[in-house]
Amino acid sequence: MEKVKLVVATTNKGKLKEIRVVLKNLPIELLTLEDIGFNEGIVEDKDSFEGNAIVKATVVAKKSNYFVMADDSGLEVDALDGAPGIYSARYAGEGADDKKNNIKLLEELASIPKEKRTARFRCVIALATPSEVIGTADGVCEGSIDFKEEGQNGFGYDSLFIPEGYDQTFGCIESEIKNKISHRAQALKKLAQLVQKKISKLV
Ligand code: ITT
Repeated sequence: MEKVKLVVATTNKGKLKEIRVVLKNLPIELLTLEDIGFNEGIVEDKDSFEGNAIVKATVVAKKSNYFVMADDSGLEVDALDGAPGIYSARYAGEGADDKKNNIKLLEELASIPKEKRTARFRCVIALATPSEVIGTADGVCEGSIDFKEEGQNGFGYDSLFIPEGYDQTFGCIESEIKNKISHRAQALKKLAQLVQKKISKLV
């Protein structure tokens, strides 16, 4: 029997890699935006991770007629009142890359001592069809911000983020561990249940 196809609506290669690994045992075929020829920009104008995840999944589902999932995620730093939050991808300005965002974060936290550098990653994943939002799944990963970039693994703020219970950044920790404890891993675990339920109704 042909597998159900599910589009991962992200332009972020780091996210895509993690999503593929964590969902590898689901009986579905993951497609990328490239696979379906979708290359339009999507305006993320909502004020929450959930709102923006729903916008991304819905826009792609309506335009492509596929079953679609979209991840909206970011880093909340307590000493910065939750910034960069939903603006994490463009913290150092529109079109900024990971390097520039990390430099800006280190600059903003320059005078903040270790015990006040607490932070968390959040992730919300929305699942949509062209006609409805099936649901959302969320995950949180608590930790703190290091004083300098360490390690090459992962993407985004990983070289600065030390997850709770570890003494190294996600940049140094093996991806197998990140894919068990991260905000995205937790959200994907819940999402897998939503997908399974939906698929059992389709077949
Ligand atoms: P898409 O919207 O196309 O999925 P994006 O990178 O713009 O790609 P977001 O708007 O959700 O995605 O922004 C997420 C940003 O939060 C991302 O660019 C990183 O800077 C940061 N981020 C999220 N999850 C992360 C993780 O697991 N490790 C490091 N940084 C992460």
